[in-house]
Amino acid sequence: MQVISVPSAPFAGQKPGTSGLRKKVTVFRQERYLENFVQSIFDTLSGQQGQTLVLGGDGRYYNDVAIQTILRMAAAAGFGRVLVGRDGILSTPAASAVIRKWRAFGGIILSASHNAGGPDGDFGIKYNLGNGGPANEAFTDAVYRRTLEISAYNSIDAPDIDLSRLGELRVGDMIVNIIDPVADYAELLESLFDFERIAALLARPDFRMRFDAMHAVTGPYARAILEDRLGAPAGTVVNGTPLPDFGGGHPDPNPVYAAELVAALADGSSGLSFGAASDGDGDRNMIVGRGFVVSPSDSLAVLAANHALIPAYAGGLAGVARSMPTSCAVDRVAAALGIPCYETPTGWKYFGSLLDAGKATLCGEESAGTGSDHVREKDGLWAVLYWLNILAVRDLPADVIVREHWQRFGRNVYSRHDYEGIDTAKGDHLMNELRSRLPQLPGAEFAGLHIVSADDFAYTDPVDGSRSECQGIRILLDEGSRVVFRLSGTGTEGATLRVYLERYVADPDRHEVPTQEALAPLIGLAEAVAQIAAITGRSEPDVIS
Ligand code: VG1
Ligand code: CO
Repeated sequence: MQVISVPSAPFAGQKPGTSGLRKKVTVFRQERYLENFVQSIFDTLSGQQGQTLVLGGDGRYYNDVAIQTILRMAAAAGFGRVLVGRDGILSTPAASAVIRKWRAFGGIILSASHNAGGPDGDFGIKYNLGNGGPANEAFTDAVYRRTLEISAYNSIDAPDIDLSRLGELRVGDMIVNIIDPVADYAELLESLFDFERIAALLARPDFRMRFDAMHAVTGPYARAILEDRLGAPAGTVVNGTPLPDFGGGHPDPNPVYAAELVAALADGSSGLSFGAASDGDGDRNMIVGRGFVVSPSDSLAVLAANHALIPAYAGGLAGVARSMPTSCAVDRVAAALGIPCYETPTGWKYFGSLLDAGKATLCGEESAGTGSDHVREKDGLWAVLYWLNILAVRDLPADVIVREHWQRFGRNVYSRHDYEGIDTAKGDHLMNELRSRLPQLPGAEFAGLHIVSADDFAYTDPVDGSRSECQGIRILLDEGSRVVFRLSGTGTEGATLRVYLERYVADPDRHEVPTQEALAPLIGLAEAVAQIAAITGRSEPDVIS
């Protein structure tokens, strides 16, 4: 096998964001663009000779082309074996499960997650370490530095291989195993939950669920697990065939992009009692009861509070962790359980060290991501099965379970407002202005709200001591209310401003007040403090979740 060195030169901007490098397909299609980034990953590794790499993606446009290129480059980099999902498919949590089960050296996941796909959509690439989790910041920073000085990439001269059939092939001297993308993952999930009980629930005539795969990667996983293994009626999984452009939609399971599912659950004549959806790469989840969307932050708290009902977690939770902007609902559960609750920056990569060290068992983010120590990624179908397991044991509808949770712990009323595609300079200006005003904010009053403290969130990892600065501006108010501002690190066009709003309501008589109404004073405060309309020219958010 002869390694060919192809001269190249750096591209600007190959800086991984919240979750890998995400760019327009048109950017990735530039000659040498993908190759440069992959070579920079390989150059940052050491010791991969003869080792196993896991490779797969969410099936979006350009997945097939990128996989063949990466296979040739992995052979040139000296990997001994690559495990690749059939047709190049692996959901993000499944890739994590495969890396862990087969003790691989690491994995490359091709996905831009919830971002739209197709020739004019987005593409993404991310490296996961041998623990199955996203590489930490130290690694992604090193990859970025490497992209700025790269002068050549290595490949071999080998034809594309057929990824449509299971089996063993070779690319150069490297073995390629084409694996069933679902099997290892399904087996893992089956070991965590009470499948018999869930099957009995799904067989009940008065219980009907719908899982919306949003034309993205979870279709085959959901069919195999919900319909084949658990016996849910055929048709339970809708939009279940992964399409390269996700049917033209936005595979983001929130009330805006999964509006059809929410509407079906709100329509009594649909006969549905439970709904769920996942995103492009299968790591997010949305849980919907009858006429009731479960807020992801509440979902994390409910999962933690009900852990004793789940076989895998009945022995107790070591701790829980949430990203900083996620509501503090789970903190109250942790306090009641007498276990630690960690607050990390946004992005799953920060949970890895806590999970590896056995400090946290459950983790979650307000952006519809929850997961546990079974893998090192958030996991959409895992969350759905966890909910089904709770419903099966408690024999109550999802909305009642959440309402009872509020009765016991109080309600952390929560919402996120996204201003998408704003001018990058304006986004930066808004954040800089806010940052410069931080010292004046504590003690200030806005329409009856009192600011207790304000800072730019920084995090020191309690396991490895690494420090991450500038992770979002938080304004803390009386009685557990908060407003948080961040710029998204996953978008590919302009900047997206995220404003996170939270208010704690203890009084059960006020739990049913509509969310946006309950948060109105905080929305006013956010506008007054950050001058969103004046700086961005936007008077309304694009997405409210
Ligand atoms: C968003 C979410 C964050 C999540 C990240 C990756 O990041 O807010 O919670 O971890 O997406 O999720 P940002 O930087 O745009 O706010 V996924 O499902 O896109 O891999
Ligand atoms: Co995702």
